[in-house]
Amino acid sequence: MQKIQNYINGQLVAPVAEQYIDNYNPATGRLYALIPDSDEQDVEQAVQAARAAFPAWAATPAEKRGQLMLRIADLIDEHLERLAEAESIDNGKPLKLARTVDIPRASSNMRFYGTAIQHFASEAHYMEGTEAINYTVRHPHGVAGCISPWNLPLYLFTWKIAPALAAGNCVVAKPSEVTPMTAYLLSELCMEAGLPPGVLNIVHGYGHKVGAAITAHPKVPVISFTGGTATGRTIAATAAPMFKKLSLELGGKNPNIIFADCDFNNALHTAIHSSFANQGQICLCGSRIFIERPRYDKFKTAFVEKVKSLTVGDPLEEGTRLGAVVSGQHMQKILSYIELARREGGTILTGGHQVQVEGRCSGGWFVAPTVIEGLPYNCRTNTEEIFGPVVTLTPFDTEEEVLGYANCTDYGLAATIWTQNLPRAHRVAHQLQAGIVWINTWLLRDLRTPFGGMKHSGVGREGGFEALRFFTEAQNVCVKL
Ligand code: TXE
Repeated sequence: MQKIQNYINGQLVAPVAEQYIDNYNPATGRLYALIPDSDEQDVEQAVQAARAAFPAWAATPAEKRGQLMLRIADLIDEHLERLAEAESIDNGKPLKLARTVDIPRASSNMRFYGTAIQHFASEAHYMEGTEAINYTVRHPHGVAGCISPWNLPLYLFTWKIAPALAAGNCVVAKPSEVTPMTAYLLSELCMEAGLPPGVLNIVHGYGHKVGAAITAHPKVPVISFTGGTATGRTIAATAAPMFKKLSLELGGKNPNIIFADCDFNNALHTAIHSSFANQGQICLCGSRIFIERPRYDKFKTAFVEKVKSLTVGDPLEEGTRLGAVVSGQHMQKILSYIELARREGGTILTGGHQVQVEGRCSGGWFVAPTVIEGLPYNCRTNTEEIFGPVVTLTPFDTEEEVLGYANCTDYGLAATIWTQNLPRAHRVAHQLQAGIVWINTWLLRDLRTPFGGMKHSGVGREGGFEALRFFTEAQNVCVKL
């Protein structure tokens, strides 16, 4: 039984209390590893290590910090297959997805910020007539707390620690206790790369213990969190009275709006991906599909036919399109929402049940890709986040009507629009309450762009220089010439 360890002060160490949490393989439903059940004692050790390392790391030239991050990116690339397999086993996602998306993006995150920091400049303001000049200095905060979810484990873990480290902070990070494995493997790569002790510390364990201890620690002035909206609310309640700087990337219930004049085959093919990639466990997935009425029946028929052909099965097999959902508890949550949809008057067009996979995965947690129609646009199924392979179809007749449907939820993360009428696309995009809008595509990502949601989908933006501004404190210095 593999027993992973915390990464504190440059070493792999057991939790102080010597307690461990069971870690399950979602595809088999079987226990396969133990992870530290750390507590505030481990967090205290990590914060002390980070504080001790901070002065030297902050004083390290940005180019040198970047070089170390590029070395870690190279090591991630070298260990692609091992990391992808670990990710697939830990999360349940298809190995092919981990190999082509999750792990390469983790490497890109480290590489992007390892170079971006060398181009990150600040402004100066010359005051005509008063012979004075102002310049802005951007200081790293010190110790940054980074807390990440289970759906894209290494991808989102590195998306947080990379800008924090590049900006000169030291980090105390907590990956999800549901999917800790690749963060643990990254610890080993950081040691191999020669990252100085204490610059990055990874403390494994429960959110309500380790996550809460990081959030509440008085020497951690900045918190970057990705996860559920409810947890984001809890973190904000702790951090706000301590005047901590907060970045919250939370849930989504994203509209996918398909106008009758769309490129039908492209919209259809992409909708399969945006509905069911990663078993629908991507907060950017388009779980509410709105189709302009003249195309509704044609889209419904073609979409359901394609969904029925998706292979749900062993994540390690090449042909698998949907693997296991991340836990038994999450599977029950998804199935409960399908029951709710039935009670709210929905018609299940395909799916709607757990999938029993034969062989080694007979004990795994699999849900059939599910398509539901006939629900009110504002019912609970259509306004609450399910975060699984479940989408609804709803027809619409006018632009105003579909904007009302799309904007009716508390969330405001992402949206997709399919139309050949680009003036309409831009007009609709600007009226959508979403931080990210894709037109005639989905999940096309430029890491320089601001990333995040509005309303209950989050606070602040990650990405590009936004993240480097978040992980630094601006100081204006005015000097009389
Ligand atoms: O979240 P949880 P999950 C959202 C996605 C879904 C959720 C899935 O839409 O709703 O995240 O991730 C730790 N104090 N996004 O279920 O439970 C917990 O241990 C401090 C949106 O894991 O909130 C884990 O490490 N920490 C996003 C992390 O928080 C606590 C992209 C997330 O756990 C804690 C991806 C506490 N009290 C997923 N309780 C986006 N918008 O980009 C738990 N944690």
